[in-house]
Amino acid sequence: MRYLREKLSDEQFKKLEKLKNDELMCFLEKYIAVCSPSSVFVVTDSEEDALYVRNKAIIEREEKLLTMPGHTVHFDNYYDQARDKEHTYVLTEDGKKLPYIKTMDREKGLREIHEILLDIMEGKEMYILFFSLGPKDSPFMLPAVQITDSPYVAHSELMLYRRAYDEFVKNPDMEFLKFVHAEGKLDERRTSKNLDKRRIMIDLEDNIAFAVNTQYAGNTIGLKKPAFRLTINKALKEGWLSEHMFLMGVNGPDGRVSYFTGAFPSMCGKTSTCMVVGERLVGDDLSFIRDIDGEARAVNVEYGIFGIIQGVNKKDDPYIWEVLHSPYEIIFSNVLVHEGKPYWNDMGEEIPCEGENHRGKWWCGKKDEDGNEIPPSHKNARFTARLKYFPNLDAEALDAKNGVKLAGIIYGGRDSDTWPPVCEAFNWEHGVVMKGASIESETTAATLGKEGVRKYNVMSILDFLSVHIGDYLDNYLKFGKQLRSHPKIFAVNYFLRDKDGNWLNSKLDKKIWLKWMDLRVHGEAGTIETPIGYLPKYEDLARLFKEVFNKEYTKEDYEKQFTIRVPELLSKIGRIRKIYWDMGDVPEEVFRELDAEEKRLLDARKKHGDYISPYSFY
Ligand code: SPV
Ligand code: MN
Repeated sequence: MRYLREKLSDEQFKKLEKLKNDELMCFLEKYIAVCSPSSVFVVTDSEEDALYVRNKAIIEREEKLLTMPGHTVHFDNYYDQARDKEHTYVLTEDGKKLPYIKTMDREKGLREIHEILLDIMEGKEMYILFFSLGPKDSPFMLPAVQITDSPYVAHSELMLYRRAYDEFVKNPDMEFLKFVHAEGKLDERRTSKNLDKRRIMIDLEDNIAFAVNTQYAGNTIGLKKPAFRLTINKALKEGWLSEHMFLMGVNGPDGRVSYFTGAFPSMCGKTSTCMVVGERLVGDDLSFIRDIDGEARAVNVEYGIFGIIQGVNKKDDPYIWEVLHSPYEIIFSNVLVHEGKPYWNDMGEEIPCEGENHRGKWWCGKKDEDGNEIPPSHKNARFTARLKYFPNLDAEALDAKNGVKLAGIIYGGRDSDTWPPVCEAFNWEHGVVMKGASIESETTAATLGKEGVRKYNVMSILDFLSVHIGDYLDNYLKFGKQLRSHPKIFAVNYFLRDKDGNWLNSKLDKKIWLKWMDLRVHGEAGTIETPIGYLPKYEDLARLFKEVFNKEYTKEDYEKQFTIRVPELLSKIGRIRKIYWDMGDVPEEVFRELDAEEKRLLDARKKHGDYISPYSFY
């Protein structure tokens, strides 16, 4: 405490003095000594402190004011526009390898990161912030402390998470997660410039994550993806689930609500599903799921949205559109700014041919040094906003201390030719293995490399799996076994096409699949039993299309959409089996489910051929 009293102003020290947590004081003392900031600001839960941070982001030019009150814009370096997977390491003993993600020997990693951190905050202010992942004072709460030298990062977190300085005052002994971020030297545009020394390191042993020489929120907002890697590990040890999932409520008949979580790889409909018009938003990215008295109950880990802005338009995204056009506190990042107004790609409005964007001064046709034309906004441009601004928010569910009872879990991917639009798994094991653990998603023009290549992405969590996939699946399977009542598991596919490449569904159809799931949960819709699970009956879907959209749904559409495509399904089983076979150390249920589904498909093919009409199962 003597060291901290010396380093902090009286006013700031007084805020720390109230927190009688030894571990916390050691942590702060250590990183103040290592990073050598010129001043330290302790952010309590007060509005005054939040305002101080927001003003600092403007004064330091990490954000600029836009015309609409409350709106600001932040730019990241042109080469710092997304999560840096190449330089993100999970630290393991002796550098033990994990499937699909990078690891580094713990001692080596800690040495490297501390060398980079040494004196990195010289001449800068350090912000110390306190939050809770999940609702405060609840079985889900995970307290966290963030250190950062970026007022933009601090400001973002104050919008995205539940402030919890008060919890630290009340509970001096509580455990917490720790995050250290340093943006490093900035260039004249106030973006991180030492990108060659950009590192994100995750230390599971001490529950601490580091991010240096980067500003992009997916790297730097400790409570988001760095924390996710820590909580996946914690959940595995403690027997619960920390998932890359939205959380939403679907309105059923007579005012009932069924809650669903959903996992989709990026650009596959995750946000658009939880934002379906007329339903209830709880969260768009991260959920904790716990067994409470034999029920699977879920919360949104976060309190705000860091959402993709490209393609957001008035017609398809009315809720987001409304929020982005209201005088709320919102940070736009990496959009185009012209005369104080933000613009983004595919917004459905005319975009000016000049302005400032993630590359600096911009004009139509401008190219970067590699000769690539720079679009008005970056494809990963985003907005940061509090959930409470959204008119479709289910505020009670967001704050429910015991979470909401999960009626179902939805898995989806971008798949042009294999899965039907919606399918219900036979049971928990079948769903975990054949739906969640079998997610594949086709690459799009938006990613580098060839289009249409299928990428395996277990539970859409692959980028973050800080534990072995086998152990992760084992925990998932066990979690379900211990429950008194299971959430149902569903798979959806919004991207199915016919042989000529035409889409088989409209963007709006996802609402029907959600309504069908609600009926299924309550035993109010029938099914047909197929080799891959339960499919909807034509009669139920036709009724829903009529009720919800006043639309005729034809038998021909149903037949095309729900045909069982045996050759494609068998190939998929072959690919997934090989992935798990090569990986090793996966639960035997994985192979049991794959083998059983393969057998069901082969038997069905003998009877009905390669492409089986859903009517064959009536
Ligand atoms: C994702 O990519 O899954 C996101 C955005 O939610 S980021 O914060 O970059 O992870
Ligand atoms: Mn995400």
